[in-house]
Amino acid sequence: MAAHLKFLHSSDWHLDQPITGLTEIPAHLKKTLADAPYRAAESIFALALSEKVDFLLLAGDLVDLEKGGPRAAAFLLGQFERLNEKGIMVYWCGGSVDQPDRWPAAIELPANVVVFPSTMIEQAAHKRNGKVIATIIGSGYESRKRSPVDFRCEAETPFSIALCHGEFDTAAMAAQNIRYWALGGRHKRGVLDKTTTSAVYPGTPQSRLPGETGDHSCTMVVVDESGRFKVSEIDVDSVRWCPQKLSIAENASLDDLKTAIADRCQKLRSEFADGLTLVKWRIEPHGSFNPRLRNGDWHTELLAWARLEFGQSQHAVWTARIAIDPPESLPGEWHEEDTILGDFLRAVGRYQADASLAFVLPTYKAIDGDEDSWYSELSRVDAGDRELILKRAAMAGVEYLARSEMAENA
Ligand SMILES: [Mn+2]
Repeated sequence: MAAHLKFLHSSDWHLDQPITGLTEIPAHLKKTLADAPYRAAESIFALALSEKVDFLLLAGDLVDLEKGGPRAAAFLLGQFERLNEKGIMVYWCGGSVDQPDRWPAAIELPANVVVFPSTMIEQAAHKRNGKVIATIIGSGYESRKRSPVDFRCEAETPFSIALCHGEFDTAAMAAQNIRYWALGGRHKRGVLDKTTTSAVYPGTPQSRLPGETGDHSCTMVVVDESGRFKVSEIDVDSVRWCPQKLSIAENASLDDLKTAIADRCQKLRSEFADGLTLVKWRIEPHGSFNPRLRNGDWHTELLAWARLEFGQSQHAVWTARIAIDPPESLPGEWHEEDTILGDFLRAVGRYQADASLAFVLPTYKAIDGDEDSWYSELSRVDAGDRELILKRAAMAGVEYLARSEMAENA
């Protein structure tokens, strides 16, 4: 499709926030993890130049300048200037951490950067050769939820874009004569497609938490002469959290475990060859309980081996954690025993057999606030989580109360 108009859209860079969620950070990955948000942002500026886009839309939360300091301000200025030299405009609306009035008054932004205020909604006409080819109606984040109706524009406006940060009533977006809603404020990518409008949260271009899994991207929009447009995502992340599950027999050997991890690491490396993959392994055993699989020495050896074997380069698969799920079931005779372990397992069994038995958490005075809501919230678990929690509770009991059996069987 011949491009009449082409732009990039991104948000939630949070340059001041490095990647977290690792209990130990190896020296050779420190810089990679700390610089990842900057590298993703730099890739977006590089894309804007190589793709020769008309403009870049930034929908807020680029950086908390107080935390990002001079490095963040100098980085943004330098990158904006690169686009300025090529005549590429930047339209920026503030999010909750990068409100326009937080930008230091003494540092002037280059002429290609248009910043939208948070207090009102403003309109910018984007021109090429003196002719308006797009209209950007923008506003920074405001704690009072804005209505999509506030961004309404005339039907004959050239390709109309709303640029804003926060949560909106998406159902009302379709009727506002806006062709593209460039949104920010969500870290997970999300697209709302209606026939005549698209509302896009590009998500953060670089995940920073174990829960932000998979690839992260920025959004490219290409509009043709007739006004039809195509939205695509372009990966720009250099570090990725990819949690992995492995199904293993309870009677697996240490070598079986290594083989399963090695196969998966090779697959992960080929899927993200020029980046760093961070993995929390969850091993799901099947078959009759075998305590050998939960041997502490095995665990230590496996973790050290996985890190040494696959985690040593910048484009590595780094194992953050290996966790082994509780067994499908414990030996039946343990439930019959006239021991503390037997009593404990029978108590867990009653909760497994009767879903109406609620988890009653004791009053824990260390927590301030409305205790009732805390406890009722914490006590409410869905059926799948409930079963896993009870299996873990049973396993915790076994670890404390069945040391001799564990040792004998090992
Ligand atoms: Mn954010």
